[in-house]
Amino acid sequence: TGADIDMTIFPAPQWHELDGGRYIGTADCVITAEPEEGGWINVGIYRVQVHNKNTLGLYISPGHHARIMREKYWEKGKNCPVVVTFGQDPLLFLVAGQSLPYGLSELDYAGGLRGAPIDVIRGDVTGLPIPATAEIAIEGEVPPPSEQVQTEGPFGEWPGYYAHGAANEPVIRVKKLYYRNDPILAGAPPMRPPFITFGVPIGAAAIWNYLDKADVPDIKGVWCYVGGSAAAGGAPFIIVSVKQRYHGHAQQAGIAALGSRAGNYHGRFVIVVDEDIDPSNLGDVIWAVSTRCDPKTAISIIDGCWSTPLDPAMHPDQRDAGNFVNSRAILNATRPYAWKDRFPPVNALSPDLRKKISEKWKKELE
Ligand SMILES: Cc1cc2nc3c(=O)[nH]c(=O)nc-3n(C[C@H](O)[C@H](O)[C@H](O)COP(=O)(O)O)c2cc1C
Ligand SMILES: [Mn+2]
Repeated sequence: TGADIDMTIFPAPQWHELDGGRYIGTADCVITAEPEEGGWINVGIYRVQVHNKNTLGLYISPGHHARIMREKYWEKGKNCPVVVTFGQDPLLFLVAGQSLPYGLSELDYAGGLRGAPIDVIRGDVTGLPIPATAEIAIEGEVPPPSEQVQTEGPFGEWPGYYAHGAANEPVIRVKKLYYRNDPILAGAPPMRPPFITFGVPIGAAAIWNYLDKADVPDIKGVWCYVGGSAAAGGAPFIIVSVKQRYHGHAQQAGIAALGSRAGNYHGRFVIVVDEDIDPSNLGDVIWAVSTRCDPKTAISIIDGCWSTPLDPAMHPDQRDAGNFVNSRAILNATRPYAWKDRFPPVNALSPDLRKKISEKWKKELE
């Protein structure tokens, strides 16, 4: 505590060539309490830069839960209490990166997955829970920007660019530092796509969940490229496969995917395909777009959507003005429902014939 706190003793890396500093927090858990709704606890991964011994930078994209929470504290004239762990149980890391609903604690969700509660200790400065598996943890507070900001970034981000640049961002004033003897500092720096952080499609799964909740029937698959399959943050290229049952069904699926939290943040394209297209097979998807999507009639543009300073295609003047919105395209690459029965047949072997042939010529084909 006090003058003994020194965040610079840890070997926080400069992860990318053009990063504006050293980032201790890339595989971290940022823990905050909702100030109005019974104090439920949010856990999110948000990047943390080391500014000096007891000051850290904290970048949270608009709409992410801890950003909504800290603004509520500031509206009440309070600093936002925060705990950050650097290196902890991998399950917590996986869950903290997921797009769960506002009001659902990631700690509870992680406990549900594990089948046992997550062990925590209570921080005596903030009263917040600190996961007991943490290698390094801090308690601190985030004052409102009117009181203190510091230049944060640039930082190489998941879309593959340093789009945010160097900009004033809120800071964490560190009040208490905890660490193990010889702690392990975990890192998960974002890298240029197609690199993915988790290797499991949690973003796509979250969108599929939302489609079910929105009562869109007969979804056959969801996949995301550039971000969404790995980190839940950002889904600029979403594929939804649907077995069409009625007029407008495919468009409904596209709109609902776009309207979901996991599918809306930093989106750009939603591509809806028929059930014969495997959304995780990019070759199939491109074939469907090339042969079933008429640009003039089957692309819908929607403007003014939820984006972020991390969006590389946002004009710099717009970013500087703090107008973090972008546009979207829904590409309906399904056979038009009204004349789907007159749509030409596909010239590939039907599964039935393929089976018959491989059985008949089994010996020769082996
Ligand atoms: C490795 C990794 C790093 C991330 N870094 C940030 C970040 O610096 N800022 C941010 O706003 N979101 C970041 N995210 C995305 C959020 O963690 C993700 O959207 C999460 O759902 C946010 O928590 P929330 O849903 O409680 O808002 C990162 C995700 C991963 C997997
Ligand atoms: Mn959350």
